[in-house]
This record gives sequence, structure tokens and C-alpha cells, in this order.
Amino acid sequence: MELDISSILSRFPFEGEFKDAQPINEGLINTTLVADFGENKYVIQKINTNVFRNPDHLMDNIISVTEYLKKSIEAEGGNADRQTLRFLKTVDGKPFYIDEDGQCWRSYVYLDNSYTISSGCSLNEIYEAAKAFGNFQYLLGDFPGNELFETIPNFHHTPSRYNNLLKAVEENKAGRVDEVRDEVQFFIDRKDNTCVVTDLLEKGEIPVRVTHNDTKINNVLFDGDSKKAICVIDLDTIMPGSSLYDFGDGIRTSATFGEEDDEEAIGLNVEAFEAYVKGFLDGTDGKLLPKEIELLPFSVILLTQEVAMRFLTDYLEGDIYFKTSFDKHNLARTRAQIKLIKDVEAKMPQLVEITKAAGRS
Ligand code: GN1
Ligand code: MG
Repeated sequence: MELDISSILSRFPFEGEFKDAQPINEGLINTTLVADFGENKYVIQKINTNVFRNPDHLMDNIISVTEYLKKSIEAEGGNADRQTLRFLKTVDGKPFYIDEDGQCWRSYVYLDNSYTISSGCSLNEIYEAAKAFGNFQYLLGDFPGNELFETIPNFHHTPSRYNNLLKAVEENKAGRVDEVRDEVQFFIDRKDNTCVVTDLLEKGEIPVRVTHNDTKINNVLFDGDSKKAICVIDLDTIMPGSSLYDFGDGIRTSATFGEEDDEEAIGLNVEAFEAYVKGFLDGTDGKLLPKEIELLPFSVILLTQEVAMRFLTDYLEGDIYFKTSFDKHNLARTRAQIKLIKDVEAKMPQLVEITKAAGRS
């Protein structure tokens, strides 16, 4: 899809002469481009307001979190220009621009000499990504979570995701239920998993923390020279949550073989799991409670199950939420994630041992 951004270019104080803009086809929600202004590059994003209903709240969260991170990073002697995102205000001093069609646009400074990965990371990159997400949570340890808006209600409330799936089955809007009976049954069989973390949070047995909530491996920027993770991106879903959400989704997308929609190739990489646990524990620097550490392996099943139920729900509703690239893409994603869950279930004893050993050291 060609996107005309000419009307956007005068709305932000970009420095340099515009050369061109290239789309980044990574995320499944927003539309993203990198605009080249010679010396400077900027990321320009069209916010998906079908998903993020209140862009004021969304940007308010992002600005307060990035400003807080900047201070925390500087206090720890880091380089805030490279370790957190720097959003531009519009020429009118607003956090985003609304065009004539009501579309919302935002921009941040592109970090030069950086790269992202969507699968097939080295063990070192996996350790680094996990450390970056753990450290993100660590740095936000004292951030007042009650000041954050809930950008997507019940985002990681897995029981609600389960109920949404059952509702989609009942409504059968796209007429696809008969094709997915086995997949639906798979999730009914695992219903008890859905409320484990939400129940513990409600009972106060594990803490509510400020979490990233979308810790896909391609939401980490790596430095082109050192190959170290420098910065966590895609800050749309920063909300109060559980460390388990960030860990589980991180493993789902980085400690695995194959892409998230590749049923043939997908599987859990146990060695990579070990690297991720170590990185996450190093990044959180002793902040995780024993109960959270104990549940790390289970969180991989929970988060994979949650996103798989979301893919299936979207398939049943006619592919209205996630971007798709081919026919039945959401079904392919569901099936791949189901295969991954089965693999994680089979490897669970090993994952528990690895986690115990890492928690002791
Ligand atoms: C979406 O935007 P992106 O691609 O980083 C989704 C995540 C899913 C992921 C599945 C706001 O993330 O929750 O885990 O797709 N983000 C939102 O690939 O729904
Ligand atoms: Mg996202």
C-alpha cells in the first residue's frame, strides 16, 4: 500500500532535506515508515485508532514514560538519546498530528546504526533482548502506574480473551466456525490456565508492575556494531501488568524456531529459553519475587495461548484487528501457536529445572 505522507512532512519540525520514506512492514497494528532527511532520519507512524481508541491517552502515556526513562537512564550514567525513544512535538506543540481525514500521526527520532530481528536470533541477541525488557521494567520500578491510562482495556486479561473467543464462536460472523472446531476445543481444554495470573494479581500474591506488554523480539533495537540491545520500542501498551506477561511473550517470539505464523518450523528452543531467563533476571536485577520466578515457564504457555486465542477470534470475526498478508493468515498464526504450546508443554520439566537453576545463581 502506497502511503502519501507529503502533507505530514510540514507538520513536524524535521531537520534536513526530505529524500524519501520507506515502509517498515513489521508490526501488525500501526503503519510505520522511516523518512530520510539526509543527516537525520525519523520514524513516522500512523496510529491505528481502531485499536487505540484514545490517541490522547496513548501519547500521554508514552511521553510521560519516555521522559521518566530519560531521567532514569541519565541517573544511571547511560545515553538517553540512544536508550529510549525521543518523540517530536508537532509544529503546533502537540504530541501528534490529526490530518483532514482524522488520521493520527506521530514521529520519533530514528536511531542510526540499529537493527531489529523477527526470528533466528543468536543466543547473545536473545540474552540481550531479555535483559533490555527486564531492565525496562526495572527502570520503571518506581514509576506511578496509577497515572497511566489503560490504552486497551483488559489487554492481558486472559479470561476476557477466552470469553471473547467463545463469543466469536457463538456469533460466527464470518461463517468460519466449522473449519476451526478442533482449535476451539484446544482452548476449551486449557481454560483453567487463563485465570492463573489474573487470580494471583487480584489476591496480591504477585505484584502489579509497570510493564511493556508487547515484548515481541522485533520491538527491540540492537546496535549495529556491538550487537547489544540498546532500546525498547513500540510503547503503545505500557500499562500496569505483570512481569510474567513480558517474559512469556518475549520467549514466544524470540526463544523459538520459526516465525509466529510458520506451523512447519515453529518450536521452542530450550537453549534460547535459558539465555532469555538469564537475561531477564539480570535486567530486572533481583526485583522479581520467588513466586514470579516460579511462574516464568508457565507464562510462556499462558501468553502463547492468549495470543493464539486472539488470532482465532480475529479469524472468526473476519480479520478486522491484526494486519494479514495472505488468505487465512490468522488461522495459520493460530495453528502455529497451538503447535508451539504443545511443544512448550512437552518441554516443561526442562524449563522448570533451568528456571530454578537460574533463580539460584
Ligand atoms: C501486535 O504491533 P505488534 O506487531 O508489535 C499486538 C500484540 C501481539 C502481536 C502478535 C496492540 O503487536 O499484542 O502479541 O501483534 N499488539 C496489539 O504478533 O494488539
Ligand atoms: Mg504494537
